[in-house]
Amino acid sequence: MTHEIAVIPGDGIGQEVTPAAVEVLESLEIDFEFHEADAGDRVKEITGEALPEETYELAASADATLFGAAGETAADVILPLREAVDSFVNIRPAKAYPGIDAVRPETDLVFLRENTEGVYAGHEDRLSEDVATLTRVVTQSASRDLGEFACEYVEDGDHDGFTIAHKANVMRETDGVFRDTIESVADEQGVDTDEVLMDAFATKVCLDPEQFDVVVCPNLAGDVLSDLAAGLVGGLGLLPSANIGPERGLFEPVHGTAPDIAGEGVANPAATIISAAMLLEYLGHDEEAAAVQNAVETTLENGPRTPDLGGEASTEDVTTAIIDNL
Ligand code: GGG
Repeated sequence: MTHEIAVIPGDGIGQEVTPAAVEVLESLEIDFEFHEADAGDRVKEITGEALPEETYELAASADATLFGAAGETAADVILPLREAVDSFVNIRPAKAYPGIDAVRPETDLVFLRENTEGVYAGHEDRLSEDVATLTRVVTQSASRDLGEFACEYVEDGDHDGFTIAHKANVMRETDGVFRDTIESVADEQGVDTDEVLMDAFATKVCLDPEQFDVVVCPNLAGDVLSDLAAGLVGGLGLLPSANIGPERGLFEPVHGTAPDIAGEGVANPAATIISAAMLLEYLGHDEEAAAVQNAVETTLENGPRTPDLGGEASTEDVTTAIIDNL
């Protein structure tokens, strides 16, 4: 069976790390057909549109999508692409690896980020020169979808339960709905949960990350807290993600376009290649997914490494080493 894969490199280092991940996928004995499409700042400059209709349609019809990075046009690219695959959850593992200089080498977390609403729902207004507003949307239905996914995720992965990070002591209605709905889903399913205020979480995770395992967050909090965790494990170049929907998925590194190093050929491809491993697992190729993950871990431990991890290697050197280690 051939898997149809949409490949959308986007902007900046997305143009460098996405082909690296495709190279790794191509080195496997799996039947893929790759369909590349454009999106982002460059396309907008040329066509006036950051996300061409054909790119959206490709993501909406492919079995899975590999996405690179979005810059200034992130809201016009990432949000509709997540919608194209009907994604209600973004899985973001943040794990320290042997051999990598990490602030907290004991970190091993997974964020399950709500992916459709919260302050990301796009209800912003400019009422006057002085006043801008934003409406935060939280529904029981989206919280329930996330809660059900979280229960399944911890049961399948042999986790003890999950932590709900929220700020319901201040945002009583919105985060109240989020926390209460997810807690009641977990109760129905017999899954253990605890809760933490998200600001307290930011301190606690820095001091002692081992007290957390699977952390379920509202949309923006999941984005911010996973970037914080990236700082604990050695940088954003190590964090992959999977946007999961009922029938398709979109896989992307957590990092953005990194304009400071874009075009130099030294971007760390690890996050995108681990995202490709998540794509493999999603498509049912568990053995190959584990092999790619192991090859990345071996390469991180033994080198070569890109400059963000203290090395001098290029994106291509690291990609070749990962393929050799497969
Ligand atoms: N590859 C992910 C990417 O482009 N990140 C930049 C960004 O703005 N991310 C916001 C988000 O993930 O919601």
